[in-house]
Amino acid sequence: MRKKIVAGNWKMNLTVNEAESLVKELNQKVKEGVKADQLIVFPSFTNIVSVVNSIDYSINVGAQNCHESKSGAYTGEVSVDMIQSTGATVILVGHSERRAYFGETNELLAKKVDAVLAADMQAVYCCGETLPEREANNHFRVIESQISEGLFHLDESGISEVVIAYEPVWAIGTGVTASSDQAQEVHAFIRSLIEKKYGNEIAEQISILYGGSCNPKNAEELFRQKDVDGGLIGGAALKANDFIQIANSY
Ligand code: 3PY
Repeated sequence: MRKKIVAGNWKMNLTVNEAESLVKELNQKVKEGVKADQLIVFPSFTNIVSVVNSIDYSINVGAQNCHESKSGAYTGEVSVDMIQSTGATVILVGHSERRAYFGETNELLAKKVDAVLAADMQAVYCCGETLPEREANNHFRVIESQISEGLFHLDESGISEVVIAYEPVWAIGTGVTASSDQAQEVHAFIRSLIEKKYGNEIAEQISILYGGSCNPKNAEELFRQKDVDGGLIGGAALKANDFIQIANSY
């Protein structure tokens, strides 16, 4: 059985106090139990330590990004070892906002994935096409490059530690969600790429999350799809009620 995972990407939101308030609410709500097998939150770097120290032990904490090098003269950057030393266990790699605004390429992201896995941390690797790419019917080709160039240098044990998030860029922060059929079609395609490269057993084990305006209203329909194993949640992850409702949408 694949892990059902719901992860909240808090993006560049919340001061230390605001993050602590959200954590208090999340802690209250998870006590009642959730249907997802794994919950993850991705606070900004400045909030990771306080979130790790105050959040319910059943929720994993991750970073939204990392640098690919172990240490060095990279002003303003944060290494995997630094992140791990906070108690965080997961790192998000290649969110479309990192690709679009910070020029992150598949080649760079492959190095980041390596750095995360070398520290025995979990990597959540994002992929997804822009609107012009979908309109030009190029989305499968784009996703294939993102997956093969970012991940297919890994061996079988490496790929098994990766969670994939499909986030169509046209659905991120726009309120537009991919239909459940569109999501299923791409998730099945991603799984077929993994199957071709690593075989059926590994392909069936890898969780593929949907991201892009996923909310309590559409989560159930999305999660019902055969190849959709959960969600990477943006705006709705900033509201404890909504986030937990999504985590119970199985
Ligand atoms: C969104 O749903 O807006 C996201 O970008 C989640 O990462």
